[in-house]
Amino acid sequence: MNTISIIGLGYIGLPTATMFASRRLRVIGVDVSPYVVDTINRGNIHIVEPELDILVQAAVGAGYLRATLHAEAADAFIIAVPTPLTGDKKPDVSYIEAAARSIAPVLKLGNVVILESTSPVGTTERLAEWLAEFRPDLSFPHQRGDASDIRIAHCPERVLPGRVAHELVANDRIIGGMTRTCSEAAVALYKLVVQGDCIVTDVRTAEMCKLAENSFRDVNIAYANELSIICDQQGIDVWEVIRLANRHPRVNILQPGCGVGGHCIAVDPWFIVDSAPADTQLIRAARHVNDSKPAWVSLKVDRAVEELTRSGVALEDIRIACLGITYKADIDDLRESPALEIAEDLARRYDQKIAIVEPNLQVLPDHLEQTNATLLTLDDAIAQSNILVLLVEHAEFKRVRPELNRRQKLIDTRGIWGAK
Ligand code: SAJ
Repeated sequence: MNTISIIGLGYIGLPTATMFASRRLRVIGVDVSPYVVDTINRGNIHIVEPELDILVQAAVGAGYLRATLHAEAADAFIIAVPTPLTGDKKPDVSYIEAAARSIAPVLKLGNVVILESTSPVGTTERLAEWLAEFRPDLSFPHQRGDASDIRIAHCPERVLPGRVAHELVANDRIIGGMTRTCSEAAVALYKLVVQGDCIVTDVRTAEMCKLAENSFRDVNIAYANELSIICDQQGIDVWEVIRLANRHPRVNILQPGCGVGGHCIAVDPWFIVDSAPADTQLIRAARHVNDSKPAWVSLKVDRAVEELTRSGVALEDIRIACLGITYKADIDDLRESPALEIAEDLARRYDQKIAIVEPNLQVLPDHLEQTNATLLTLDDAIAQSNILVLLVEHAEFKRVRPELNRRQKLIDTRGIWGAK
């Protein structure tokens, strides 16, 4: 295996490309964005992920990693493109089809093609069919089984944003080949870099496994979020309840928050729902619980505003600070962020009153920039606001424990400052 091509140089593809390049394999990264290609070829990165900048700089500098707009011949292709949801919550696999179209002309006998993108069950087989359609001169696993010219497997990515460099190497990998030979080729590829176990299964099991992992987390976070609403109504500190309950040897309740964000956990459960609409009551309910948490937080802010005005504070003097707007702690990623959803809703409804504190961003994102919300430091926000809404448990917030005055209200959705 000399040359590996990674299709899609985003949050998964770029670290994956870098990981292979850092083992001195020749890596060709392919992306549709000229900006992304130029940035990487200059040794820079277009996303924020700890350690990635240094690794990309080294890999590009040493000549092992190169980015390009168009696919080139390679020994192995790893597809790491987005699989978003359509407006009616159905999986959109069109980027995978586009990736198949782009690599088809350069495919050659003996190539292995891996689908890493989180995909609805059956997508890898569709990938094989698309490739067979574009390259009728080659044979594929669904046509010739173990004797096929091209090997195809699904190896879902499982790395946690913020810990990608470590998890790419350390995590176990699920390898779902379309045939035994496909699995063996995929294991041989990943064994070049992965220190975790490479566990072989069939292709549809591998697809479902990834969806099951993220749905498991979504359902468990929904439980924590539902519990937090119940405890709030009953005047009980939910974080104390969870701490105590988790002392039971078989209980491990996750942490409530302002909702579930990111491009994975808030998305992938819908792939299962779409495939089994009548039999996914729990998974669907969990999605609704987590999706409705931002509106509940906004309502808490409305109540705090009412209480302040009832106690004599003039509405025009009320200032609200949103602490954290990224989708989770200590990253700059805003995708599907429930904290951002809350901040935007408040900025729309409480014009001129909203301050944002976000240690991971230099400027406000477009939608907030267009409102009258302002970006403040934590100290200024604490000094100037009568309502503090702690949305994301960033390290910068955990390090302090501000003394609030009697007239300041705290809505702590993460249990950092509010917990006893
Ligand atoms: N969250 C909570 N409470 C918790 C844990 C998380 O409210 O106790 C929230 C976070 O604040 C965030 C969201 O859930 O808004 C998702 O964050 P996360 O850290 O749980 O997961 P992701 O989306 O960053 O990454 C997940 C991971 N999947 C699992 O842990 C099962 C990762 O391993 C996957 O590779 C990734 O999805 C993916 O790409 O699919």
